[in-house]
Amino acid sequence: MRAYFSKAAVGLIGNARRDAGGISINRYNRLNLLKASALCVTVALVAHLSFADTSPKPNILLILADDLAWNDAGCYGNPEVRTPNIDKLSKQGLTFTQAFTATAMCAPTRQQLYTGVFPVRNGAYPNHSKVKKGTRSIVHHLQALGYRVGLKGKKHFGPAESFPFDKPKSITEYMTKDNAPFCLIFASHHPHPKWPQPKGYDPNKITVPPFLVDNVETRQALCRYYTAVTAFDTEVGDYLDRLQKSGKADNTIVIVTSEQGPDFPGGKWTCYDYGLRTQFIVKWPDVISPDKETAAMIQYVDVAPTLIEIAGGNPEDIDTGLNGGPNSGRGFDGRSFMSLLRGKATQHNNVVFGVHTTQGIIAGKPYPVRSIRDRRYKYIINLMPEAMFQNIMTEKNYENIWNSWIRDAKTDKRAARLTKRYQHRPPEEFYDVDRDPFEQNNLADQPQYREQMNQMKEQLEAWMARQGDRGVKTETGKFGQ
Ligand SMILES: [Ca+2]
Repeated sequence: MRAYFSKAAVGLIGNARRDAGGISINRYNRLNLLKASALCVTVALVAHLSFADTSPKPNILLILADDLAWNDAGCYGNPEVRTPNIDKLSKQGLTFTQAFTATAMCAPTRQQLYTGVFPVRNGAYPNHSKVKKGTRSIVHHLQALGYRVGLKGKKHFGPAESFPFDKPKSITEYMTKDNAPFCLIFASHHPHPKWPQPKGYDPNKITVPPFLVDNVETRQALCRYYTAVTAFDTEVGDYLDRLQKSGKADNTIVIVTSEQGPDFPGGKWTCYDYGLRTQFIVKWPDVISPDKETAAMIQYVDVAPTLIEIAGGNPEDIDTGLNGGPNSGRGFDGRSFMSLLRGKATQHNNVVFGVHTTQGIIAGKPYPVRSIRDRRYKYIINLMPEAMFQNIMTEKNYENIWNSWIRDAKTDKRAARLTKRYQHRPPEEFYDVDRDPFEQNNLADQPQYREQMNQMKEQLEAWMARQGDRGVKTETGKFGQ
């Protein structure tokens, strides 16, 4: 195993970085307070003289990849994939090493991000599904706080009335057309397949991650995937360049996040970290000092309440349009992590959750998976383990990978193990994600972990009950109604 995998996995990225909750940020903020005091006098004078825009509300630029692994960027520990713009942003802001989506598929991931509500409760848990009628999103909530809210790129949500984004033709015009603050989301199509022909990556020189079968087809696919990752990084650079030229950069929060993991077995379509864990970098001039890192655990459902607080609203006042929220209300499932951004906290969630179904992907039997993870351990429950796991990777030999693994499994023990464990899983899986970040060594049969597993199982089942998730019954019933 190459050093970078273990280095990235335990969150030791950027060794020189100071912890976000440390003294340095406080000192930085004190300096900024002094600077801000002086600035207030200046701004007041300018406003009096020229009626300049003194709106304190920051703009928000959120850039979303599509099917990008949490660790596939230079700043997240992969030295082979070229991501200079993401790496540069990481040097300018706060890099989260423990950020997660609850579902490793496009539509459920986006809709939990935009609604702040977990997939089963909002109705969009299978892929290609829509939220329940009447669901309200950040578009409604931020508009009510005076924001223009636009989206460029991939949608993958519905119904339309739940996500009434502006559809900007010109990015620069959208950023500058009036003084109302903007929240602009750019949802890229990269690095979702089909992957392009490799450019600048050599199949003979790249390192194959330890949880993939190392063969010619995997190496070629990795090079195509990396080429698409670099294409996404170029888009990030382009958007940051446009923001700079708009003159709004100093009052704009930039968030770059990777959505969910790629199609390689064990990534997308699973509850393993390679699918659920996500890159999350925030740059906020004058609030977040450069080159910070946090290991606090955040989830995608925490993002919407955070944006509400950034925009000057109170997340607890929000009506998501959905019953079954915390305390039987209609609020968000997530909580604002503003205190992390301001350097006033170092912790957020004790656990994060995962939910997966093969409904909406293939016609065969569903394959329901649920998971819970804390900083050290991951507990996974496979609700129909007797079924064989299938998805478009195994059924259609997506990106020319799966058939090559099956071919190699006939003569290669490791390939045989990797293909078997992907399609045939035990009822329970338990991993020490600190020591085993790519979840290769299932500890569920070891008695010393039984008590910890039982505790996590209880928490997971309580979460499912709060979500209205009845497990197999939910999987085999109608959804999104
Ligand atoms: Ca996706």
